[in-house]
Amino acid sequence: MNYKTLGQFIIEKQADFPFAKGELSRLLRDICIAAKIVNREVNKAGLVEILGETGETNVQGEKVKKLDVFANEQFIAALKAGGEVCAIASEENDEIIPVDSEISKSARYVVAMDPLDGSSNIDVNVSVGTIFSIYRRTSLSGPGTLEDFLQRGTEQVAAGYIIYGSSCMLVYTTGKGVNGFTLDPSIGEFCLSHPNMQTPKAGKVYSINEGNYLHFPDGVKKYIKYCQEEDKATERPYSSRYIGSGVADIHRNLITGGIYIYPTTTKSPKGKLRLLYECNPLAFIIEQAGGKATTGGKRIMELPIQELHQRTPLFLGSSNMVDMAMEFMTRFSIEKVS
Ligand code: P6P
Repeated sequence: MNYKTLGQFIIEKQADFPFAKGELSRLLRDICIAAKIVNREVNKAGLVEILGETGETNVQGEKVKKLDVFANEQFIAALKAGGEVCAIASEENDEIIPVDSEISKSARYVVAMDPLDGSSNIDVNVSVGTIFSIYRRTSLSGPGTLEDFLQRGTEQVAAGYIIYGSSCMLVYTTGKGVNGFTLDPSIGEFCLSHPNMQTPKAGKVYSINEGNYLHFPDGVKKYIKYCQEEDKATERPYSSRYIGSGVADIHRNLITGGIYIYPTTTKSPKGKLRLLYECNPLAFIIEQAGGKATTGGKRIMELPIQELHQRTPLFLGSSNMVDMAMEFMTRFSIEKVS
C-alpha cells in the first residue's frame, strides 16, 4: 500500500509542534473518529429513518434535520471521550459546552464546529460538510469558558473541514500548509491524497446565491457583472457554480480556483455565515493554501469576535479574484464593510 495514513502523517509532522506533545494529534484523531461515523450515516441517509426534520429549530432559526443532531452528538461525544478539550462550541448549541471530566483535567484546547454545514441538502443527496476550528484555551484551568472562544482567527492552532461527497475527505491545516486526506472505506483510514494543497491565484468560477441579487451591495452587483462580461484576455465570462453547501463550493474552488461570496443581504444584514466556526476556519485554510478571505473590506482572521454566533460577510478564494471583488466593493459600496 503506497498510501500514507493520517496517523502516519501526523506522527511525521509531530516535529513541527514540539509544544503539542501529541495532544493536537489526539484531537485530530478524535475528530476523525466522529467523521467516519457521520460519513457512514450520511452515505445511507436515504435508507434509514434519520432523514427529515426534528421539528425543532437551532439557534440560527434554521429547521434542524435529524442528521444535524446526529452529527453534533457524534462530534461532541468523540471530543469528550478524547479528553483533549475543556469546552466545545457548536452551531447547534446556543451556549458553549464546558467539558469537566477526569480525563479532560489537563485539556489545553477548545474546538468550535459546524457539525453538518449545508444540511438543507441532505435530503437531495448533495455533498455536506463539517467545519472545525481549534484554539488553545486562554482560561487557566477547569472547564472552558466563553472567553476561550472569543479569540481572533489568527489565534487558531488548527482548522479543517470534512466533506461528505463522492468520497469523504478531511482537509486541514495547523499553519504549515494544507493537506487533504481521502477516506479509504476498505481500511477505515484517511489516507494522504492531496499533499500541500495550493489554490490557483486566478480562477474562472464565482459562487454566490444570485437569487439575492437585488439585495446585494452595489459593489457585489458590479463584480457579478464583471464576471459575466466577455473578455478573452481575462478568460471571462467566468462560470457560475453554487451548490448551496459552502464546504462543497469552497472545496471545489480551493482545487480549481474561484471565489465564494456570501455578502450582506436584507435578510442577513451582517452576512449569513458565522465567524467562529465557519469563516475563521475556512479563512485559515484558504490563506494557508495561498488564497484570501475578507469581509469585502477587512481580513476575516483579524476580525474581533464578541459573540459565539456572530455573523460576517465572506469573500473567500483565489487571491486575484478576492482582490478584484474588494476593488469593486471599495469603489461602489457606500456602506464600508465593517
Ligand atoms: P443560501 C449552509 O446553510 C450555508 O451556511 C453555506 O454552507 C451555504 O453556502 C449557504 O449557507 C447557503 O445559503 O442563503 O444561499 O441558501
